[in-house]
Amino acid sequence: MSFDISNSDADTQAVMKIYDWPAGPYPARVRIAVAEKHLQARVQFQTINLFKGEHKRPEFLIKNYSGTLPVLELADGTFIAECTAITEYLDALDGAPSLTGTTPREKGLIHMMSKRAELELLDAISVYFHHATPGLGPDVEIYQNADWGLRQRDRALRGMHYFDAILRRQPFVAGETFSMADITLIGGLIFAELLKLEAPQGCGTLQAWYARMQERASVKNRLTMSGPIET
Ligand code: GTS
Repeated sequence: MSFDISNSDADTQAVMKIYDWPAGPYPARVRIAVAEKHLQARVQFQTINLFKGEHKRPEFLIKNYSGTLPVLELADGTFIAECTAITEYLDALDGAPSLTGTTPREKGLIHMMSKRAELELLDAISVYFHHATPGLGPDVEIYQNADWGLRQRDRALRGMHYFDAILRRQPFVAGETFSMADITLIGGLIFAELLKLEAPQGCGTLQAWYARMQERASVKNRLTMSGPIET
C-alpha cells in the first residue's frame, strides 16, 4: 500500500493528523510507530517547516506549548505532543504488536529504556545540534551555549557505548522484542547520522544493530510511509 504524505482532505479514513517535519529524528519515532501499528491509513501528515521557525509561531504554540514536533491531533481536536505520549496513545488504540509492553514489568522496562535512550542519546544529540552547530539557523536559534552542546555530544558518545553493551546481551533495547525503546534509540542514531556524528570505536554491535533496524519496513519507508508492513 502507499500513503501520500501530502495532506489530502479526500482521504475520509484519515481521522488523525500529525504535524511534523518528515526528515526529523523525533518525527521519525512517531512515523515508525504508526507503521509498526499498521495505522498508515488513519493518519494525515502536515509539514511544519522547522528551518522557517513555523514551530515557534503563536498559531503552532496553541497546539504544542513546547514548540516542538511531532504533534498528533485527534478527530475531536485534542492535541497530543511528546513522542512517548503519542506512541502510548497509538499503542493503546488496539492491535499487535505492542510497542509499550503488556505486563507491568514490560511496561516499566520499556519506559525506562526509552527514557534512557532520550536522556543519554537522542536528547543529548539534539542539544548538541541546537547549541554547538548552526542548528536551525540564526533566526530560530536565538540562544546558543556551545559548551553545553559539546558536553551533551560527549554524553551521547558515552550513551552509544552503553547501548552497545546492552545490545551485546539482548536483541532489543528493552529485552527480547522490538518496542518503543528501540524506536527511541533509532531516533538517536538517525540524528547522529544526520550530523555525521560517528559512533566511537568499540560500538560495532550498536552499528550492526542499527543496520538491521534500517531494514525494517517501518524504518526504511518512514519518509513515504509506504511499502510492506511488518507483521
Ligand atoms: N521531547 C520532545 C518529543 O519527544 O516529542 C522533543 C521533540 C523535538 O525536539 N522535536 C524536534 C523539534 O521540534 C523535531 S526534529 O528536530 O527531530 O525534526 N526541534 C525544533 C526545536 O526548535 O527544538
